[in-house]
Amino acid sequence: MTNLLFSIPLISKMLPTDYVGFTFFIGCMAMMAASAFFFLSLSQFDKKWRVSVLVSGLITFIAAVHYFYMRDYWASFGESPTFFRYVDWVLTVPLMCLEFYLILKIAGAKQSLLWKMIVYSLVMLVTGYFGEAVDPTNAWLWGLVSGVAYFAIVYEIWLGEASKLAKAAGGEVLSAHKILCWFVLVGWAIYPLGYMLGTEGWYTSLLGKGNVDVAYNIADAINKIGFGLVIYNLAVKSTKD
Ligand SMILES: *C/C=C(C)/C=C/C=C(C)/C=C/C1=C(C)CCCC1(C)C
Repeated sequence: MTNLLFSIPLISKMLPTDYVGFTFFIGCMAMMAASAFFFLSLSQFDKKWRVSVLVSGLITFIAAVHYFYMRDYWASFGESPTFFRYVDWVLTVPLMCLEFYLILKIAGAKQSLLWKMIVYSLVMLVTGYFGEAVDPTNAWLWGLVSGVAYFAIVYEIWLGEASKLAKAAGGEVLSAHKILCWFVLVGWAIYPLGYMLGTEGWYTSLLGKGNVDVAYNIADAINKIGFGLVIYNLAVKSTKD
C-alpha cells in the first residue's frame, strides 16, 4: 500500500512571486497577534472602556478566522475568495460602526446613530458584493451605489451627528474620533480602488487591471489593526486620568 498520508499534501507550496498568498499568510498572523494583544490587555482598563477594546479584538479575531479560510481558498483554487471576503466585512464593518457609537456614548450618542451607520455599511457591502460576484457586467453601477453609501458614512462621522457628539465630548474622545475619521476617509478608500482594479468598467482603461486581493489585504491590515490601536490608545489614556 502506498502511503496515502504523504501523497495528499496537507500544505501547498507558495511561490516567491505569489504576493496574494504571501499577504494572506501575513494577514492571518497579524490579525491573530492583534487579537491576542487586545484580549490580553482588557483587564488593565476601566470598566467602561473594556467593551470598546473587546470589540477591537473581536474585529481582528473574526478577520483572523476568515483569513485562514481565504488563504486556503486561494492556495487551493488560485481564485479570489470573494464570498469569504464579504462575509468577513459584513461582520466586521458594523462592529467598526459600533466602535464609533461606543466612544460617543459618553456624549449622549443614541442608538439611532448606530443603526443608521450599520444600514449604510450594509448597503455599501451588499451592493459591492453584487458588483463583484453576482452581476459583474454592471460592476461600475453597483460600485457607484456602494460609493454613495460609503460617502454617507464619511459624511456622518466628519460632518453629521457623530462629529457633533465628538466635539461635545472633547478631550481624548475627540482626538480618537478624528483619527478614526481619517482611517475611514483614507484607509477605507483603498477598497473602492481595489474594486476598480479587480472589475471591468469604464475605469479599466484608466487604471488597468491589478490584484484586488493584495489591495484588500493591505487595507484590512491597516484598517482593522490601526482602528483597534486607536481605541486601545484611547482606553490607555482615559484609564490613567
Ligand atoms: C475590515 C474591513 C473593512 C473596513 C472594509 C471596508 C470596505 C469598504 C469601505 C468597501 C467599499 C466599497 C466601495 C466604496 C465601492 C466598491 C465596492 C466596495 C464594497 C469595495
